[in-house]
Amino acid sequence: MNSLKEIHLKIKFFWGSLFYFKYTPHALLYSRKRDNIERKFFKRSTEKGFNQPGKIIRTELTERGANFYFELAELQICFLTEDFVRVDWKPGIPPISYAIVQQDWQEVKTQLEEIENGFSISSAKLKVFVQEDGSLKFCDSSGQTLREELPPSRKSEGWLHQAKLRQEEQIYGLGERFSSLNLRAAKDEKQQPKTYRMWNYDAAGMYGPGSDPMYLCIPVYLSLYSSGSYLIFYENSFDANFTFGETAVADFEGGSLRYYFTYGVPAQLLERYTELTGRAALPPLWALGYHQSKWGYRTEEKIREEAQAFQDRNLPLSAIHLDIDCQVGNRAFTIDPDRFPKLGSFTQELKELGVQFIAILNPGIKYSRHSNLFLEGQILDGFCKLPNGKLVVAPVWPGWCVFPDFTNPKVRGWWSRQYQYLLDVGVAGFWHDMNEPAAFIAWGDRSLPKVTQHYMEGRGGDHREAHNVYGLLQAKAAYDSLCQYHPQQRPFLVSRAGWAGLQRYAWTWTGDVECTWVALRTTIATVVGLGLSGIPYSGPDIGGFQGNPSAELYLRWFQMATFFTFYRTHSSNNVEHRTPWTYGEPYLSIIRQFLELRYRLLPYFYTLSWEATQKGYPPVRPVFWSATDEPALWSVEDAFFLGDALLVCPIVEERARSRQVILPKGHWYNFWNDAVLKGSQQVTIEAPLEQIPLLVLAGSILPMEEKKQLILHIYPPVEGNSETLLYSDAGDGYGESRLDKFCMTRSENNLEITWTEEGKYPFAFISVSLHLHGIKPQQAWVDDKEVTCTGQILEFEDSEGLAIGNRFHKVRIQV
Ligand code: NBV
Repeated sequence: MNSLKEIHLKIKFFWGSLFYFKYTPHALLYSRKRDNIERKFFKRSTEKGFNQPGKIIRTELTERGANFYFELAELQICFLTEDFVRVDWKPGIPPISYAIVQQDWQEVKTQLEEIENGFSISSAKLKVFVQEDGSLKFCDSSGQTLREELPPSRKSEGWLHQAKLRQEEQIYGLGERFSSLNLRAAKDEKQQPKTYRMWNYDAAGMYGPGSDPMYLCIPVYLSLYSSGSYLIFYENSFDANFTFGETAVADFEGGSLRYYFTYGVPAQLLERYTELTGRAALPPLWALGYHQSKWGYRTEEKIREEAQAFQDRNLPLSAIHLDIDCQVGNRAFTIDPDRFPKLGSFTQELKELGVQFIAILNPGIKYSRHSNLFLEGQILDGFCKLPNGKLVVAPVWPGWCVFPDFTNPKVRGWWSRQYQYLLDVGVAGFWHDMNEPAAFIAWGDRSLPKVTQHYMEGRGGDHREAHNVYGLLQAKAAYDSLCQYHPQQRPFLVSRAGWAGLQRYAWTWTGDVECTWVALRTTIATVVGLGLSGIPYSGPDIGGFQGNPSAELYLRWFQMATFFTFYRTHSSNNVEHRTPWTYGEPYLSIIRQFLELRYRLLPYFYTLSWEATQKGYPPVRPVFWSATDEPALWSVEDAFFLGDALLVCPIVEERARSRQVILPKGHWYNFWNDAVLKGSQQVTIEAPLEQIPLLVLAGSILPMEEKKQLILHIYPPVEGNSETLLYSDAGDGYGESRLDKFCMTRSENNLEITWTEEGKYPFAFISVSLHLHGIKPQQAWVDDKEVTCTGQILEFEDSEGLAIGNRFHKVRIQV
């Protein structure tokens, strides 16, 4: 970088930082005020805790399980399915079912038995032993132990829950974490097992190694050990700490101890968990394309130039995001009319270029009689208050702000209505920021006072319970709004904070990550961990938020993000404007190739999105997803799967031009040169700047699209059968859809592919061709007619060059 440019960046950084200092007096004042409020209103609980629940006094059979009355506590065990059980320890405030969608479960037959040291309650697939002292043991139908829990202790208001961990046991999940993928592997400064906090937290501009908690905490984890895996979800939104040492400890500040247990391979765990907490709806197809963002566009003209620059450089673009600098005084639901004078026609102009317009908004409402939103919210009595009835006022971007209480359905309804006019002028989606909720502070917790009162659907509660569900409920209000006001379009929302169930309403991004190689690498674990926590759509700011990545770092980050669901470059207001062309050649050309690859892969991405609606599987998966019996894969955190077919191995080190890859079992094709590699081994794969190692599982078909043509990339199995699905529809709205199913059978010199179709949506591609990888076709027949093969490509023409049409029932290839 030349020195003039460096000086320019330094000045920019300096001015940007001054922008933050503007809020210093507010932050100082608020921190003091918050501490005083907490001191004044905090009431120590008079409830007495206990170390153990005592002995069982009585049991009672219920419709789906049994109740156990201990001397000091009550335990309800309820089977939702034969392999999915809800455990409820009381006392404690029962949760409001914000996370839950499924309430009606099919009948399950259970049996209660008295055993030597207590009772057992079982279904055909799962037995829970309830011991005299309150310890629980979960076993499968063959009697194998799945999980063992110690008797829970009740602190004055919350619960402390522990389960034994096997030596080799690995733990994944807990929502968004910037840690090792296996959460148990991370240590704190004292080399003790790291503690993970459940408290949605604003990293305030930058985070890096060691940051915890993050913006989006979810008390769900997967455990993996040599003979199985299970999932635990605590339906408790209170502040909590989780530690995974000798035992798995969950320590809640309040609430009852309600949790869900299921076992099976990861796919089954995600299926069950998302049956309970809901699945992401199908996004509009454009959302799976590339998004460009910047804190600092400021004007319509700048955004127009940006969209045009993509066109001029022949780079595909699906959306542009507007940050708070485009608002009036950083206020929610505003876009400055002076700088965006013709918003309606401007959004239309962008749409004609295939670019959607996404607007940011924060939940804090300017505390001012000149703010209509403030007046309306006041009339509704819809803002969060202190126990003495006074408004909670805290500083955020608009200055002093009040906060809508989203735990009140009336407030959600009112909030929902605010999106309407922006939707009417063509805003295609919204981006929720600062919704942990975050406030500016000089010290202490970066949120509202814990004594803040919330409506909690009428039963009342305080911020200790409402904090973690705040972003979730804001997203619910927005989702309902988009469904109501734009019923023909699928909602697109991105939310920084959330809780269990956020997947039903919004995508997320991983916030203000630093621009370092470590951050690039750790982001893989963050995105995979989010997927295992039920959130299928996430991604980082490509290149990092705070700082200026080197050309190589940006490129490697871009290559990795090509295979994440949310694909967006975004950066802070005090750093260099970052786009695919910022670093010139050869970076621009390489980025263009990856962008093009992403768009060609859209049929594959879209099918994975459809699968997520059906099963809850995250498109981005850990490497052990389908091979939990291979311990070598358990802690691989520098690679991931996109669906079942693509193993993505990003380059996570500066100047690396090759890397080690641990291959799961099976056979693998090198995406770039079709070399076939045997699985269950570690290999070194070349990674020049133009590539990152990408491997395709033998037996897969990658459906790709080029100029409305469908190209089926065939990676034949070494032997046997495989099946591939391709989902398609109009790409938005709620019309017809179709599912094309391809079955591939390989026997020595023959490869047969059959195609069956379901659904009413007409086949939309103008032609189909097969690209064969790793085999040389000698002769081929399409529906028993011989066709010409040109090299590895099979187009559907007969020997006279006449097109056979764009579909087939059966293709037979002799190799
Ligand atoms: O709205 C400004 C930024 C935004 O660009 C970023 O993506 C968010 O994570 N926002 C945080 C608030 C300020 C951060 C210093």
